[in-house]
Amino acid sequence: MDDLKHYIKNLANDFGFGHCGFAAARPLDIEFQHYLHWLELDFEGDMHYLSKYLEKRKNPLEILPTAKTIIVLAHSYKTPFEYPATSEPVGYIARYAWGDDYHDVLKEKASLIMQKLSEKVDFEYKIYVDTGPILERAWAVRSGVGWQGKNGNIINSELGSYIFLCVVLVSLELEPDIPAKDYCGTCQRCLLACPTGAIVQPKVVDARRCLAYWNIEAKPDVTPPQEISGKFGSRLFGCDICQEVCPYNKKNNFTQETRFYPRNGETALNLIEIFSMTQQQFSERFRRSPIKRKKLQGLKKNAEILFKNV
Ligand code: B12
Ligand code: SF4
Ligand code: SF4
Repeated sequence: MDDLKHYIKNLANDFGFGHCGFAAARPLDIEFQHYLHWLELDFEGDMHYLSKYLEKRKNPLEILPTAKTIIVLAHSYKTPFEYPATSEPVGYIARYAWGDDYHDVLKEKASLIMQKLSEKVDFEYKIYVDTGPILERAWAVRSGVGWQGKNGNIINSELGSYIFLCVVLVSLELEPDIPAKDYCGTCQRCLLACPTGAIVQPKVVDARRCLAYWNIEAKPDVTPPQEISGKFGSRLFGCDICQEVCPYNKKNNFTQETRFYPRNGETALNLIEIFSMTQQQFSERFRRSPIKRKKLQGLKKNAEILFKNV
């Protein structure tokens, strides 16, 4: 069993996953109670899909009845780039969206790992990269990948919090790792830095106040309340403020995965160029990028909000 675990960890490392953790495939308990409470408070806003398939979110065996272990893979998307110092009107893209869509990149890597493993042992599996009813952060904590920071993000002590998560349910019995210890201590930087007060208590984000909810998820015909839109600052797509201030993101440990590097070195977009962007230009520029789902109309709406605030 240890040999197999070692083999999987090595494979994960070869494919660029900086951490690979293991948890027993059992129903979540306290984490799920927290999740239900979060829904009761309507913190999910219009993301109604989050209140569906609750049994599956609680119990991975409802998804894969033969599951014995949950493997959690963490992949860094930290690159040596920063936002430009310019007097031009620009809007910042959150780091997770500088390059290719992580759903595709991680799913491809995890599938290759599972294929290799299948050559060694016979088993069933199911891969998720934000693609189903899985509480990915809860599993990341249980599997020892990282603790949930006060800003809600999973922090790995080596990689920081600029990491994507991939969860794989497997029918293999593998020794669980020790859940991650919380190292936030008395720090409160993220709580103090969030411009909208979206972190309502440590580890709990009210999505309806989070800029990332408004500038990524909101439909183009839905206008954010003035108290939120007035706080967009330079954040055009996504928001990293609560991670930028986190001391665990200060190390210069960059990912080798160039697909997460900013396209054309651009970490921000010129607002005037967005206003005149054609559909063809948008489709070409954001093919296989997370920004594609915002659609041109949505990106223009975000740019208008930023421009008004300049
Ligand atoms: C919906 C969603 C969002 C929403 C809501 C965010 C949120 N904080 O819930 C919006 C659109 C705002 C969003 C934003 C972002 N997201 Co997002 N998102 C998701 C998604 C699809 C579901 C998250 C979810 O279930 N939220 C509901 C809350 C309740 O669950 P939770 O975050 O796990 O929270 C736990 C705690 O709140 C805790 N809890 C609740 N109440 C209480 C009370 C107490 C006392 C305690 C101790 C704990 C506690 O229990 C919950 C369950 O375990 C996941 C993918 C997935 N399937 O899991 C990606 C995911 C969380 N997102 C991700 C990313 C990268 C982001 C952004 C960084 C993108 C950006 N730069 O703009 C921001 C970060 C914002 C933030 N500070 O959290 C990554 C995070 C990786 C990481 N290192 O943690 C994920 C895991 C996707 C992935 N596969 O990599 N996201
Ligand atoms: S992503 Fe931005 S708005 Fe959302 S909690 Fe973090 S700092 Fe606040
Ligand atoms: S900024 Fe401080 S409190 Fe917030 S997640 Fe990082 S270490 Fe934890």
